[in-house]
Amino acid sequence: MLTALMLSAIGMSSGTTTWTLDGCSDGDDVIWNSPDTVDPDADTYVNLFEVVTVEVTVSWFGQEFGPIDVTYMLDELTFPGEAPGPCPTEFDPTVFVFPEPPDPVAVAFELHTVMNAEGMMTVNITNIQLGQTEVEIPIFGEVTVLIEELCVNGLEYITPTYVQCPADINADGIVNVNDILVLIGDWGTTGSPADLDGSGAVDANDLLMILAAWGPC
Ligand SMILES: [Ca+2]
Ligand SMILES: [Ca+2]
Repeated sequence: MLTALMLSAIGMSSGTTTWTLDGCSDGDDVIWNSPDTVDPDADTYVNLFEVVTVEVTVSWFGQEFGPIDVTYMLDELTFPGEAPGPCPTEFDPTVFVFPEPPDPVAVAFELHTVMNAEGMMTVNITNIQLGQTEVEIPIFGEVTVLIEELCVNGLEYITPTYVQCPADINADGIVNVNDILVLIGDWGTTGSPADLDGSGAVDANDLLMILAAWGPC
């Protein structure tokens, strides 16, 4: 049933908001805040982070080179996520390690993405490790260098989605007596999908919402 609810949640959206995310780090944590907000009352938030460019400044025998575009080295450029609404909410943390073990780490970091009560997104980039990589340096060719600074430019796509028919508790496409039976079974409990108004308990107000939405979704 939960799967059906999730599918119906993804079925409808009010549109996608796109933010530009830019950040550079020489190893220190990076905090990025979205320039505006999305609807804090959505049922689910679908998120996609797309890497546009990754540039590094490197050192080789004490000389600095860069920025050098190393985007072509990445196997993956898109990172999807999903978080339950309403806000405040958070996405599952993502751990990024390049290249894949057992090769020595060139770049590693953790992404923690949260949304506050107003619908503003904050991305915390922590545990940043900068190691060695091979790059092409003019005249010298391909050499092993130390990464001194990493700059990422990307796009953050956030889509608030909504359950089309919340009173259809058993997600069969119609609000009818079967939904009332689920409601009666959960009467007085907390944390049930039958708590339609989010009051914390399944009660008469939820029954009234079912009656008001009676019929096909
Ligand atoms: Ca139903
Ligand atoms: Ca309720």
